[in-house]
Amino acid sequence: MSSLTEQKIKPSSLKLTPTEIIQDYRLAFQSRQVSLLGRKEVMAGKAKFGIFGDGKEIPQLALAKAFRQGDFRSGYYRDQTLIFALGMHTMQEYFAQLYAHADVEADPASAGRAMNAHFGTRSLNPDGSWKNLMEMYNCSADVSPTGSQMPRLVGLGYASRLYRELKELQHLKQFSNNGNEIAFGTIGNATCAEGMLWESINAIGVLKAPVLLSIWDDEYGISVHNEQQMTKANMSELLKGFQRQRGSRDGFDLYTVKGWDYSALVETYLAAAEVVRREHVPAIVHVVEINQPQGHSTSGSHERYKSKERLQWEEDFDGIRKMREWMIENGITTVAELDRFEEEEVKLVAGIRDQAWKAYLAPILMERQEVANMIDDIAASSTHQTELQRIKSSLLAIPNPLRRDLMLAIRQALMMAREENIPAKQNLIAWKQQQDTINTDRYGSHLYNQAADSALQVAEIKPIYSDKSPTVNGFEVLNACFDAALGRDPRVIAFGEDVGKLGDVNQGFKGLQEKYGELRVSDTGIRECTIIGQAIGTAMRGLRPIAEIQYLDYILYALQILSDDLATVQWRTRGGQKAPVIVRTRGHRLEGIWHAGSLMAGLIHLVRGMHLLVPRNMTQAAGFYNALLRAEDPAIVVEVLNGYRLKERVPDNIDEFTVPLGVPEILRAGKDVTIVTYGACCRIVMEAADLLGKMSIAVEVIDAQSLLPFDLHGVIGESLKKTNRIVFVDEDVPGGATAYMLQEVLEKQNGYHWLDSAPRTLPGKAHRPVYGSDGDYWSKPNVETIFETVYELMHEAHPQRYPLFFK
Ligand SMILES: Cc1ncc(C[n+]2csc(CCOP(=O)(O)OP(=O)(O)O)c2C)c(N)n1
Repeated sequence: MSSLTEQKIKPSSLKLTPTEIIQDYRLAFQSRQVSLLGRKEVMAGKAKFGIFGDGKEIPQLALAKAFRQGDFRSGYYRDQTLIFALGMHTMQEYFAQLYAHADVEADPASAGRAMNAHFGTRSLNPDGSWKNLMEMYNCSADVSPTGSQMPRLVGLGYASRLYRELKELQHLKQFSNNGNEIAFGTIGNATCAEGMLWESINAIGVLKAPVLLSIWDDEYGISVHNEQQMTKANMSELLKGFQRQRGSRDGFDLYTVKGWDYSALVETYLAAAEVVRREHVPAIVHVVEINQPQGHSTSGSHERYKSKERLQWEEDFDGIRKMREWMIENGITTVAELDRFEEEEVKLVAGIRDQAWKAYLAPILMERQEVANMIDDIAASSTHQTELQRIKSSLLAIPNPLRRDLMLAIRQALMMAREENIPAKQNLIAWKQQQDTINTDRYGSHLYNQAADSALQVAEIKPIYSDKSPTVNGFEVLNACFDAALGRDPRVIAFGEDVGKLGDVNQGFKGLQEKYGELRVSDTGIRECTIIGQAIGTAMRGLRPIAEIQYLDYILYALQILSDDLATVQWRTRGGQKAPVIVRTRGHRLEGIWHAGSLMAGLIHLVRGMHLLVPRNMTQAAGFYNALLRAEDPAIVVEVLNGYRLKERVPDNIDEFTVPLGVPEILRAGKDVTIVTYGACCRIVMEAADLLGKMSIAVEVIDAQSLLPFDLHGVIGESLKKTNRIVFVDEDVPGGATAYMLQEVLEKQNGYHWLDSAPRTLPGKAHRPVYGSDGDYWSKPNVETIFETVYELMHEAHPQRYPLFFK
């Protein structure tokens, strides 16, 4: 082991008994068998795709020795040996996921939803409440995009700092013991070329988050060598600037160690973790000289891109082979004993594989038999007996049937007997419908929080106003709301660019850092992606982050993590994990390409699994924040950028009133046309409605205010029944969020029944919003264009009554 750090590791701190070492070896060997057999399962057509942890066994055994209960992992698909060593998943569960066994008992990580080697422990009880995370080895749920485990790692580590340094969190014993928990990250060498890695490392260093990151360096990223991945082809070299100086707490401890050197690995991990845990100084262990014996995945073979010499080296320096040699050389065991163990392990893993396969297939075989019997029943009374028997036989002949094969046979049978009046058909139809319901839940449940603490269960508490309710600037309403939230719940933390000292660029948090301290209300670097990661990780450890993205336009930097990670946490774990993050941002109605954008449709479609709220003023925003803070769901709240200095009254119950999600508000009643809008557009639509009123056109203005969920009780459909005409207005591009709202109302609420005129959308232009007031005028809907659109609609219906005067 060579350490790049000032930190010295005692040379022979390895105090393991021969029995422990042999146990480690046996586990490594078993894990290798899992990889070998797993690959064969894919080649035999029993699984779709496989990616395995062969070659990474030895360093992971060492890492496991440093992992304690309460610690967290945020890693990637190569980590099976670590997972087995800690008992996070069994080998049977690993195979179950390989087969896509869609049962949470069989595959607790993803219930058959994720591809293989996507690990995740269950932080939640079946009712959605937190387990005691201090009694578990914790693994945040993996995602496939390489590097996306990194932003979350920032927050998982940072939470320990908060738990150690904030006295008001000391009572939360199920999440922390004085912040002594480490967040262990793992990443492949090639993924170190991703920007997220660097942003995350920097953030971890700045935050002094107790993170221990391992880089598994097998020199390749699929076929591409380190030479093409990174400058100097060497991560240890690149990381030197992050290394801390002797006596300083700034920076990382860095270690480089060979992936086949068991004793050096164990020493390194134990020593490194000790410092991280005690001092909250992060560390990076760069594990070099590791191999990838079966190549990248089942999708290809590495012989195509690795040289003969490299392949030979991979054989000679295989970690398991080297450990075996080392054990024999050091008299820890004998060749004969190892041979015997290996023979046992081969049998053991094959048995586990068989068990997993049987458990996966058994219910499907039972269902197949049920279907076959029902087809038999129909055939008995059908004139198409032969054809029906053939459908049944084909179904029974499939060696490893899927549920979709059953559905196909049912459809074929029903089609064959479609003209016959056979009572037995009803059984098959009922069975099919029942299975469709089961499978919709099997694959689709938990997109949103299904527990009692869902935001949709929060009761509405109306704002109360009295003579004493002060009229203030909009930002002061938010300020009062956040003050109450921070005072009420010590788990609430807020951070983002300029959120700390300044209290955010629009002063929503003004004075709150002084009041609650630098850890409760804090500044971050300009790093949108890891601001969200910081929030995900802290939320996964029981805290309630309000993470600020300074402007809506810049949420694009964080969108991938919002979409791939945060929005899918509940769904991809089938309710096993949650991250109740509130993302606060502001936008619309400033001017200029990157300050007035409206990415609403992009967001709506990419963050399904989160709530997306677009309050028209700061009081509505405060009501949403209050509702969200009483629930455990992730959400984005887009505040109106030019509303902070508009006057609003502070409700007397600012600390507790709530605005319910998914409930539009009728801002103005009318009988002629319904206009649906949200956010900043509400004000201009109301102005246009005033103008239209002067022309005797009574507009009903509806503020949708919640895009996800959207109008849960059909308020807009009811309005349409009355007006029979509808216009959707917003600042997004044509076909954007207006088209989404149109589909919700016309298709889902059957609004088309009530239309007397063609429905209209009035969005912004396809191009980006232009800077300057004139440019803005021709970029976005305004009072005049709204007026003309509605007037034209009325003109089409009643040309005499509403003659055109502007065209
Ligand atoms: C964002 C993203 N880009 C590309 C891929 C496809 N992909 C999967 S693994 C991989 C190589 C990763 O190499 P490395 O980080 O060295 O890890 P290894 O698989 O070698 O352990 C690639 C390109 C992906 N999953 N995600």
